[in-house]
Amino acid sequence: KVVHYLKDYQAPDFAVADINLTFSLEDAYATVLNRMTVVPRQADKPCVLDGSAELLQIVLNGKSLCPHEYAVADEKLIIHAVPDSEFVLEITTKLYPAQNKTLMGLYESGDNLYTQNEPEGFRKITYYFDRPDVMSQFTTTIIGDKQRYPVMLSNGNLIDSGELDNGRHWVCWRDPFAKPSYLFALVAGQLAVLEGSFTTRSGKEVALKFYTRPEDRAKAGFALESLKHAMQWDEDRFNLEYDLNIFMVVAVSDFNMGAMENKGLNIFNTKYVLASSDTATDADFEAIEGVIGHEYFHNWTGNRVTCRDWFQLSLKEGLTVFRDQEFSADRASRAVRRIHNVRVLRSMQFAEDAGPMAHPVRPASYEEMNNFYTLTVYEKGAEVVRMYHTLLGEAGFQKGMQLYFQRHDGQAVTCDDFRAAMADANGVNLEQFALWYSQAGTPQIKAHGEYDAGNRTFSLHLQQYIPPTPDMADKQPMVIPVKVGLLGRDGTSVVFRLADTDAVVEETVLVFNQAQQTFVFHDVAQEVVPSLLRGFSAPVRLDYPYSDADLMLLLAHDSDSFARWEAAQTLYRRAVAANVVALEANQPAPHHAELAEAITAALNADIDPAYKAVLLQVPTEAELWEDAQSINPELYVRARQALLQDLAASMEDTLTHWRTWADTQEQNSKHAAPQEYHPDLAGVRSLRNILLQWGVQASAQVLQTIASEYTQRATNMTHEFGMLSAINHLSDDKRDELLNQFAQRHAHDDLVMDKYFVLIGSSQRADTLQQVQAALQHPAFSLENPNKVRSLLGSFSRNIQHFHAADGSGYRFIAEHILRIDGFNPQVASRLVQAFNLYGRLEPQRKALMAEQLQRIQQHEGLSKDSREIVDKILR
Ligand code: DPP
Ligand code: ZN
Repeated sequence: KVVHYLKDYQAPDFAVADINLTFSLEDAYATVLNRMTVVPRQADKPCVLDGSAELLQIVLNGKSLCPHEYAVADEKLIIHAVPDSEFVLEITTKLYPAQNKTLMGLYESGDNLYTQNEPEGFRKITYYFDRPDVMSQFTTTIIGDKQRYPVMLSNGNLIDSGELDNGRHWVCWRDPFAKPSYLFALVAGQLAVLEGSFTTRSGKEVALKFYTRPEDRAKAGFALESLKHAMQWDEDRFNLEYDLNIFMVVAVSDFNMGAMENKGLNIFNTKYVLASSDTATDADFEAIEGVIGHEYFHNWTGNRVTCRDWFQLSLKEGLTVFRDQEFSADRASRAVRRIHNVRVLRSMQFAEDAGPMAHPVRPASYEEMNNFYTLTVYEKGAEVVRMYHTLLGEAGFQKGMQLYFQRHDGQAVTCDDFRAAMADANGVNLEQFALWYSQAGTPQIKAHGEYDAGNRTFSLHLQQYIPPTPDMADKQPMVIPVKVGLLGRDGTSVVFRLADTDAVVEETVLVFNQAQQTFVFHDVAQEVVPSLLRGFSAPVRLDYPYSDADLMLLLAHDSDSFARWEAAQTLYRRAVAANVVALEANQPAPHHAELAEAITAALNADIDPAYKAVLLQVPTEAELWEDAQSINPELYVRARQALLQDLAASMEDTLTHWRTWADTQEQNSKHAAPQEYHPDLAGVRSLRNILLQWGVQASAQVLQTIASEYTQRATNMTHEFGMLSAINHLSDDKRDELLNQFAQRHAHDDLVMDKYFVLIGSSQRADTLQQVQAALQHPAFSLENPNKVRSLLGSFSRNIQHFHAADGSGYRFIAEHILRIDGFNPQVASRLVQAFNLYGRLEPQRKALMAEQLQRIQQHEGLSKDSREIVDKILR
């Protein structure tokens, strides 16, 4: 096993002045001629190239190399002796895209060809310095049959094309911007195109082209509009303009990731391009806008300035996630978007940080890079970027960005370079801030405070602790921005003055950077309840000894929408914890009358419907067990369920009232097409759908209502999927009937069938495993399609109750399918292995059952290094 370490980084021995690729597409294979001008940076170094494709020929400065002049082993080609100065290397390889089920390198989907090269797919195409710090100008010629490959695309601008004999044609694309190999892309096949254009601020007209299967073309319209918004936003907010005359997006249904930012030629999972309101939910539309933005924003943060090595992945991903989050927030519903992002971070990234895969935002080592496209690198990475923004403000942050581009445009750089640009542009010291890149684990803050009526001061005492992770035991205190406000007992905001200033303010960002610190607020006129970590100003857990009454006060009055929501979350967490204690002792779960009242009051307050919807989200199981040990997952499902039932029963009238209100809002909407996606209507529908979920808990009558309204409402996918989600856990035959009807009606629509598989995989019904097994045989299901695997098996692996079934059947089932998938698509398989991350923290019986399955995976002959890295880390 080979472990790669950040500390071993060495600059490349060779540069590539230019690279010319010629792809000849034949019926059953393709040949690639790679002609590159190589420039040694030091004398007497052997030339070591990455590659694993079938090698046909190597020509150095016009002379074919003999076998003794080179060696091929372990995905490397070593040419023993090369000239000391610039030389031309021509390498020919042969590829079999139809047989390539890894979906990395060049592969076939449908009858078309696509590439995916990040991080290390280019070596499956040719032999090259397949590392991000080797940047070169690419010219790509593609030759293929006109009937079979009428469309042939690559990066940059189309500079030439022509006809050949035998019904063949050719095209030549040239990308004027130097780039690393991971940003290379090629697409060939029969594709329809939807076109638009965007005029940049300097007056350049950019052709926008969306390529899809012909029958999907009409569904790319929303993505095209989203792209225009993204281009405009990046000019307005970041002062960044697009740099080529053409921007292409290609949609493909077989894709390992969400999308890929290849220069000028983004390749997208169909899931993040295609949408119409009868096949996509409002959440799907929002995800499309976000991902289109994300990949577009990479053009500057990722492509113009890229990563020196893969340890620095968060340099581009954390920053670009931050940018796409801000784009979405500026488009609509900032408060609700923020809460949504925090919820994902806390239920998934915190879990990663508390498990066997814990790693810093900049990992120190990896075996398989594909395993490090993680929530930590992306989502926590985005929080780290957000903290610069919180500490420096918008203007200071933008100054930092400007300096970053001034210094590094066209370069491959590190997270330290980014941090230095932020520090230097603002004249601040960010040395200690570096710990956010090197220390894994979620910092925990213990806080308490007291009011001194005599001195009119409120003192806030903070203590930080960063838990040990498998890679590091002892940690240093970190810089944690804590945004704070104070509320009086009547719910009004109470102003204060900090020491050393005269300014009287109602909010401040404390820079908490020692193990323990006390902050004193002066001139505080009355006893207060602190509102802490406003806006979720740092990715930490914060514990303050609030009374339930304090939390209810914050829930009713806090002007910060995150802190207000968080008060409800804490109340829910406490209530579920009380239920866990009762259920463990075989007692009935207690009644939570005061909480029901507080939530009812919050629902009845004058707030945005989308915000009401998120107030009704009870924390996920993973948030509830946090970093507990000896976990019985099923207990948390039952305790959470009991709370929902109890609250819903007390609140039945309120739930019905607001559901009726939501219906009226939609019916009387001022929008011309209320069926279509619009942020306002999305908010109303999201409220209605969560009310349905609560309503089903309160009364069986809701199922009848859904059944009778189903057909009429099912013209809009948000409603249709919302109704099915609400009844998905019921054992009533009506549920099966509606699900079957759904599957039949949408049998021809790949992306809607993914939703059907999600419903099957995530149901709490007793017969879920049998239904999942049956769904594997469904004609629309395929183990070779990552979206299908994620929908059915991925959702089952997150189905707490059934994956963690006490008899071990869930573990066995997932292990068996991991092994089936690992043989042809290691990347998708190793994601599923992470379903077992809870291993070390389970109660003994489940732990033993899980151990059997983990060992079975570990001992499997020919297991991929992707899956091996994960399973070894879980079992270590
Ligand atoms: N395509 C992935 C993303 O955009 C990896 N770069 O995040
Ligand atoms: Zn990205």
